[in-house]
Amino acid sequence: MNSSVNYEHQGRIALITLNNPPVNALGQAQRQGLLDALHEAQSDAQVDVLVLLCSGRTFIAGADIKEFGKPPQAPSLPDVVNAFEQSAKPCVAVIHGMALGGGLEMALGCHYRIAHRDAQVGLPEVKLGLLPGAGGTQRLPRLAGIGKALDMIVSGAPIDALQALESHIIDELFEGDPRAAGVAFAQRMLDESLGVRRTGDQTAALDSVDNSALIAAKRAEVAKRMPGFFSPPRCVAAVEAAVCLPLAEGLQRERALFQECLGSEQRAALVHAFFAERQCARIEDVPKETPVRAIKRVGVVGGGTMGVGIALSFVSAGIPVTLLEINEQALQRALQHARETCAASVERGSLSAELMGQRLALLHGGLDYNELAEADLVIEAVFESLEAKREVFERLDQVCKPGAILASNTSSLDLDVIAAFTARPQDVVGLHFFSPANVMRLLEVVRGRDTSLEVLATVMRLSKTLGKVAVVVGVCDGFVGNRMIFQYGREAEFLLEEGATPEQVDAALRRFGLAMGPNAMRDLSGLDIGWSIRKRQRETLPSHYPLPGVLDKLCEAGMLGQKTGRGFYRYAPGSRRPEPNPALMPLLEAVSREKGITRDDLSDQYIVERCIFALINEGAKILEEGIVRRSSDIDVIYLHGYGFAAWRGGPMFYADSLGLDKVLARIREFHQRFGAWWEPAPLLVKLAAQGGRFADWKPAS
Ligand code: T1G
Repeated sequence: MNSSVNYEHQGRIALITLNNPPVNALGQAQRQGLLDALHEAQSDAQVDVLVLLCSGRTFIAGADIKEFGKPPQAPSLPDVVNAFEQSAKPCVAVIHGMALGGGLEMALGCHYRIAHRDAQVGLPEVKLGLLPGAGGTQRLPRLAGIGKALDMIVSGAPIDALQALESHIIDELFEGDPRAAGVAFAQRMLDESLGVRRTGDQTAALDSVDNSALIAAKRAEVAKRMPGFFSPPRCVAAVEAAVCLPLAEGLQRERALFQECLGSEQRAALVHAFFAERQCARIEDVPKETPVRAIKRVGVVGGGTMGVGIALSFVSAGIPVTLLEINEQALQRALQHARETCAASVERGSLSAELMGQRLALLHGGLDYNELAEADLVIEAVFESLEAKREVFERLDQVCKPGAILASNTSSLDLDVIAAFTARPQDVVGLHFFSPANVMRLLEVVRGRDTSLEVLATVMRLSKTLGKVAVVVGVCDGFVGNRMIFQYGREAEFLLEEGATPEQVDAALRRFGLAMGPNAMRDLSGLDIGWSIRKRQRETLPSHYPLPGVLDKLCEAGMLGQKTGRGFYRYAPGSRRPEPNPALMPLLEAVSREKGITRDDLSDQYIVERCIFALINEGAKILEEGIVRRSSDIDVIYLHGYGFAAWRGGPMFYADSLGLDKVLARIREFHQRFGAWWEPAPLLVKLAAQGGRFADWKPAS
């Protein structure tokens, strides 16, 4: 049929095989090829049944995402799916690997479906700001019922083959070769005269009395849990059409809702986020064939919160860890923390007791550096001071075998200074995990001046094994995420002194799309964390912090956040639910008076601009300094490490979508009003003048 769709006979069976590596995505050529093969089979007198299967590692992973936003090209995927469903000859889809999005919709358009025991099926379109647009919202409920369909389509999460069998999405499981399984099932279709069985004609699963209750409940859940997210409510509306309308009209309703989502800014942002996450894995000057080192044994130095979280990340990936502490008491405390963390996951049902046992069996405690002699990688996670790091790295340099990678989890210190504590700077790299390290996916890989390509390639490959999203960053104070969040946090604090309340600032930024507001976040992490840094910076940057602000006043009053029951908010004993802190307003008013500020009513829009534009301005400086190689790398850091809504695409994508000229104009106003730290980034000025975008800017190589 064409280079990616093969059509062949086996007796009275036609085999239609799609071959479009790496994931058999359906672009125009694939859709045309499938349609041509279907038409061939209809007119082929030798053929009575059809088998649709894929070569390579997976069945169809969906429509070709690269086509979104471009002019549609016939045949559309809905037309191809409908044609398969209308086929006069019965067709079976053979699923292995994953059938996702348009891939599952193709299978639903077939009359039978069999799946490999290890396969998964899903409709993840919502994660791209879309909804299933090739009949999935109409056909899935006809097999699995409204409840299962709503859960799958609104969450976007795949289910395994057994669940799919139990939900009547597939008819049979197989093991071994998909082609052989497909031919065998097709032969049975011939032997047992299993004819056309159109999914669109099946309504039994829809005849459930509580459909309207299920729809109403899902609608309420979406409104509560996904405020501001454009496609989920439309997913619910599309599935609702399956209950209320005949198939043809339901498909039209789905198409209209799909088009609304396709045209939304959120779809553009989410597709950007999808590709940005894959793009950041590429380091331009590290060739794909760069050799990587085997990481079979890991050492972690320091059993505090970060050290234990890092150790759990590795044992969760099946890699044994030796966790080193300075004495038996500290070591037992660390191991106990590890056990409690796993036990909490078991309690929540996110980890089985058996898996917990397997993971903890890979975690060994140690007190002697010599126990790290055979480690392939050692990660230091001790107190954030150069002296403490020096002591560790000098010892590691003495005991670790040649070729061992020595990594620091430092969140802000100069990695080149740390590397110079050793005679092997080429083997030193920063692995900046985010707390809780066993949960947060983001990993900033700090590339030192001497870090070798092999070490970089190794830790990037390792990050995939750990399920982390790794972004390579250069050396500067705070690297990328923390350097930018410092500017954001400063503005959030000043807004409180200028008249806003913590509730207002947090609510405005949550509505914008942050998972948590800055004040609640500070209460969670502890207000004293930045206190020592602020004191240090007040000495070196008097223009930034001329007088102690509300943060310092709270620290001086012992109100450090959740850990003391009071901070920006008050917390009832044992509760994490923020309530107004009556001691706060008098303190805020006192600070405003001391600074000669007349408190004012501030709009939400103004609050968002002050905080988010501060991020963008610092991100532009970071980009121009070459600390990252692409603006999308900054977006990935904020999406996976700082709770920035993926449907916003990230701070730099958001700036591009607003227009850099508009962003610059507001930053210039802030600069006039607030002075030095609002100095517009030179790159922003340059791009705004050219009508450019951060996304198109490439640093000088
Ligand atoms: N379209 C185009 N390219 C895709 C793609 C897709 N659907 N899926 C993956 N790729 C590329 C990806 O960019 C990367 O490219 C390479 O394949 C390997 O991917 C009408 C509208 C399938 C679980 O959302 O979830 O159907 O970096 O690194 O980790 O209703 O890819 O090598 O150049 O992610 O093994 C719905 C998206 C589409 C699935 C495999 N489908 N893909 O993960 O490999 S919308 C999806 C994934 C749709 C219809 C609607 C994952 C994967 P490069 P990878 P992986």
